[in-house]
Amino acid sequence: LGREYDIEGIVVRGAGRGGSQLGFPTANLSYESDVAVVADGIYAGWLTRADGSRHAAAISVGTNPTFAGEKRTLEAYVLDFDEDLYGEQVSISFTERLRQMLKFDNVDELIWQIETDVAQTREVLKRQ
Ligand code: FMN
Repeated sequence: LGREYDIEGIVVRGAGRGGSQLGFPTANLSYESDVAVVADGIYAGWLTRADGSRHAAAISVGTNPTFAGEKRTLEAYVLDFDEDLYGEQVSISFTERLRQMLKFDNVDELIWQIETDVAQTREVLKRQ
């Protein structure tokens, strides 16, 4: 990433498995075509709410191949946060790419990897 990149969108309902099955609820963004410029993968970045507050986020862009997804989604797991964001206009900024989107053999492996992503996100954003 040459510079920090921002995408705006409305938070919509996803498949609903992030919170219940994985323990990592995500804000799924309905976005315009500008997400096409962001390569699939996992990123450390920030979610900015309509009220201007900024929150650290681990961001996922891609088709979620572990679940045989077909639709490309942009989702953000907001760290240390448990408020409802549905329907809110938010902005996501991408600070650093952490890894590529992977297909895991089982959900436990994905959960373990997301825990690592979240720890890495904290480290990356602390340096900001
Ligand atoms: N899905 C994958 O299939 N492979 C991944 O490598 C992967 N990495 C993720 C990393 C982070 C930090 C987050 C927040 C999500 C990741 N996901 C990955 C996406 C999850 O599969 C997705 O959030 C989950 O299926 C919930 O989807 P939902 O919000 O539509 O319910």
